[in-house]
Amino acid sequence: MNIGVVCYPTYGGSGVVATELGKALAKKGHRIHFMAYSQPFRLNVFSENIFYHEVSVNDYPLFEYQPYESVLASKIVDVAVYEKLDLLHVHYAIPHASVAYTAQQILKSKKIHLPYVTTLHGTDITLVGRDPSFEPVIRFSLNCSNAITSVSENLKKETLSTFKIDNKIDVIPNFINMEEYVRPHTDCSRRRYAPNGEKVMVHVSNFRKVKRVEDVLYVFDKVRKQIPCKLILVGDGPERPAIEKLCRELDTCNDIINLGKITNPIEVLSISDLFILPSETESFGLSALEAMAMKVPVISTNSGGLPEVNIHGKTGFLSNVGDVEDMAANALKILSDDNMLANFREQAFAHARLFDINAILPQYEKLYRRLVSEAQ
Ligand code: GMT
Repeated sequence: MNIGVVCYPTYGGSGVVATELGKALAKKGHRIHFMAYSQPFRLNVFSENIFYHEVSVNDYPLFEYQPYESVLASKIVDVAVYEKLDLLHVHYAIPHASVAYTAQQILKSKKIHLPYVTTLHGTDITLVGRDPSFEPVIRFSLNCSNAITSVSENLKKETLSTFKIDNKIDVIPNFINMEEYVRPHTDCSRRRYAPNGEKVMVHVSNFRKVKRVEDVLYVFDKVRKQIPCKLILVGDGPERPAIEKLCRELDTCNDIINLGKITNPIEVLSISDLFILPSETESFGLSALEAMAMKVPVISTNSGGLPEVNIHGKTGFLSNVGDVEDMAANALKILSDDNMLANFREQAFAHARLFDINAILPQYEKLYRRLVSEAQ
């Protein structure tokens, strides 16, 4: 199949899912046409069956806001016509679902039918999508999507309760390619960060408010008062300055390593003992799944779709949002008992295998085949 993919290229789960799905489909012989305003950060365009079409919006003094949607719709039309797309898959509803609808209508006037799949990722529904100013457009373009998928059962429930959706929503969970999650671990890189045999906690996110990174610091502060421990922070975003200030106030800076943005967290996870994700809400928590695939158990909140990924008492522990006491107690339970840590590591790994790409990819392919055959 010739498949168009629209996604955000920036650091974030929806871009990762779009890219990894496209890469896996390309390996199976589908021709994948990515469209984004810059190259998705995990995409290698020098690969068979992968094509990248940049959506570049020219500036003009009249525009206070650049017309990204119009340029993207034109790009989709162009790629659909000249690359003969069979279908379009847009990741993140805002504004991609309505842009897909616009492109579909333009193509219809050229007697071309281009079905589109909208994948909901989370904040497009739970945060941004809740803004009433988006409501009519989101509802309309979701109802017009030829298929909607959601990355967790919880997000499907949230979508149905937030918008009046008559369309069916298929849950296709996020995934990872387990083959890539091999431990490149050498004691030397672990020693660099934890020279005296300290335990290593890790947090990976885009440092937005919803991630509650300050709770990571509060939990870490409690843990390191009981056992020798280091914290590695991966990522960057709007909360970073506040986090740096808090780390100074708590006097924890010497035990915290801020790595900033990295393309792939596998190496860091390979030297970590415990992953912490205290988010206000999380439709799925792909970063937690990536940790589990590297045998790193997870301390997280029980919010959104996290309980579908992190199984309480098995792959890690769940706590209420903001309950840093409970999160610290759970972290200490795992980190101070090597047998328990070893068991949780294996259980996390076993659970992550359920989300291997080989189990999930056929679900997308089945959906695509249905849409393409309906279009004929
Ligand atoms: O977490 C973010 O802010 C990024 C966001 C995105 O769209 O890139 O992540 C969302 O999509 C991921 C992939 O489906 C999910 O794993 C995340 O849980 C979800 N984030 C939230 O719901 C906050």
